[in-house]
Amino acid sequence: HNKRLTQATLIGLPTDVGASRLGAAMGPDALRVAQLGPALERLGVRVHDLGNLAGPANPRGARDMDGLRNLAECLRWNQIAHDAVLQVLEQNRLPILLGGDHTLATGSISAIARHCRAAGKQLRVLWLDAHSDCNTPASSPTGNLHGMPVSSLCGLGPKELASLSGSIPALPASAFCQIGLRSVDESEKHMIRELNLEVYDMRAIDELGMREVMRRALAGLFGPGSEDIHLHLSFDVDFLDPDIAPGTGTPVRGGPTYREAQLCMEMIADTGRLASLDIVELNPALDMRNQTAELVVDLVQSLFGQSTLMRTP
Ligand code: B3U
Ligand code: MN
Ligand code: MN
Repeated sequence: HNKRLTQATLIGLPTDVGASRLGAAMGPDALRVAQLGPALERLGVRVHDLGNLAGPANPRGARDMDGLRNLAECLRWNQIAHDAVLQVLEQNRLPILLGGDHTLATGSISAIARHCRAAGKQLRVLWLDAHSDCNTPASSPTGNLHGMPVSSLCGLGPKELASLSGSIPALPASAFCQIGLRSVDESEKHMIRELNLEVYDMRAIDELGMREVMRRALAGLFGPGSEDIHLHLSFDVDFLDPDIAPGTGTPVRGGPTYREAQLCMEMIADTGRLASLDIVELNPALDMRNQTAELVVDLVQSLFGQSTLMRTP
């Protein structure tokens, strides 16, 4: 196990320009109200909070000529995300991006891909989400850019977003593993096939169980040779079942239970390889008494090694 003291930096990115519903911009503060920082400190993580970074307001624009909503503002926010995450990685600290909507993962994962390229590290991205987020400007039914980060990172999104890492694609599609999907557009089903994305949808979780899904998702992250793998978790709060996590803009019923989500986080922690994290799509305006934020903090504690008993690796 990794005994090195973890130093984490919280990066608040309060925006909802990639979504059609307002409110995700309040996500960072809801996570602070739910005591994310102190919860991590109790686990021995040294936490520094950069606060909320400033960026353009949400123009609540109509769709542009290409059918996209707020592309210029999305691009700006993603440059801000990219620059902040890269700087934290260069300080040898673990960036925790507090979103904000899921477009921000384009910026954060672009920075991580750039960092891994320079450091000769292999990148693995776990994408926990009810959605596949692999629409393109041509295929998107909504024009919302939070439905396009995966295709952007794979080189198929809007060019300005696809090129943030300094290379197109930012990373190979095979680096991704998506878990928890249950709302996928027809166009995205084709894209999943075309990119050959590794996907465990809710049916896979039902049939195999979360334990086997995670065993497969994390294969290769244990033992010799795995030291050079950078594990990134992009955690869309709508991954969770809306009965336990109502505070999100595009809830889809039939998601993982509390216990399944806990096991998922614990098994990621067991790898000791987690090196960066996005927490996105938390919408406090739709939450009840901050319960979703508190649940997320609870799960993040498991992700950083909280467990009921002492465990031998
Ligand atoms: N696939 C739809 C819906 C969606 C994707 N991500 C979220 N919603 N949060 C779209 O807009 O691309
Ligand atoms: Mn998402
Ligand atoms: Mn989602």
